[in-house]
Amino acid sequence: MRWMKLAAMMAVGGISAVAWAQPGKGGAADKLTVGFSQVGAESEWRTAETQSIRGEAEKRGAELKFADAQGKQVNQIKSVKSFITQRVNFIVIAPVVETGWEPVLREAKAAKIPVILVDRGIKLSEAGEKEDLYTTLIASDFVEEGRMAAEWLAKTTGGEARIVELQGTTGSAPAIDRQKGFAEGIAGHPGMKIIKTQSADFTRAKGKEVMQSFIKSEGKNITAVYAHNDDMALGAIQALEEAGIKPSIDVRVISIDAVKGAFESMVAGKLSATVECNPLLGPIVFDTIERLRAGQTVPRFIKQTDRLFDQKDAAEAIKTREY
Ligand code: GYE
Repeated sequence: MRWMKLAAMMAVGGISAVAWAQPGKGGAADKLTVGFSQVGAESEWRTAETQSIRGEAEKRGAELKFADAQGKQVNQIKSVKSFITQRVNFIVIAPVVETGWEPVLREAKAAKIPVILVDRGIKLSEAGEKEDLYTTLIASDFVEEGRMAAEWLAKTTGGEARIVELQGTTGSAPAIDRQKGFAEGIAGHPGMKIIKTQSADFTRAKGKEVMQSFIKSEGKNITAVYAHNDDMALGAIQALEEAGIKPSIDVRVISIDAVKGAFESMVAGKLSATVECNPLLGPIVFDTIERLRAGQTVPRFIKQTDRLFDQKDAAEAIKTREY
């Protein structure tokens, strides 16, 4: 009987349900333990995400083992291995880069510990895809975000812009996809050109530094900045102001994330627009875990929907922003 129930759960819930159905290896009555490998603390967005996941774990009485990878995949792999050794019930990873995950994910699978990816996706080989190496990805569609930014810029500039692009961390899903989506969005506008593009690693300090070098080489030729996150845009705004260039007036500045700092900057008339990317993923991560514990299946991609805010929305929207 017990065996039949187990088999049914396997059929319905796949690997995730199996882990929970195993006798002696945790169960609904046991305290839930989750290992979370976080990228680092490079941006306002990431700090908000960390707080959301930590807060939700506390609220639900779950034990969260938190590991800050300081932007390095090697550190993430180490902490995932340690979560496996500690036999946590679930592993949550915000993967710093897209590739290089298969060996450690195979280890998690062999240990029957379900892996949930949050906020960034990964690339698997064809074989890896078939192996079902993770249960679900909870994230935004970054290509769509890039496209929204491009469309807004095309509309407000009449399709004429000489753009410098500040990319996120090289090899990360949001950097790759936000570049791709933006390029797609401007493709139909021959007057919109990216004249410089470089990584500034999603940080304010590097955003400023790279922008200074763009200003040095391109000067007044630049009419727009597209940054893959708000922090880099805010750094770029500092560089523009120090060079006597008025952000949003002389040069349009658009970015992604929609953090509090971006709204303050829009209200001050500096940042032109930002595309929202919700970092408050704690509740949905733990809802997903509960569904898996109950033996339910979850979609492979749990997509978060985003919208764009510009200066005319900012004063009103800032009142209710949660991050
Ligand atoms: O946009 C950026 C952060 O992975 C979606 O990472 C996340 C991105 C976010 O550092 O600010």
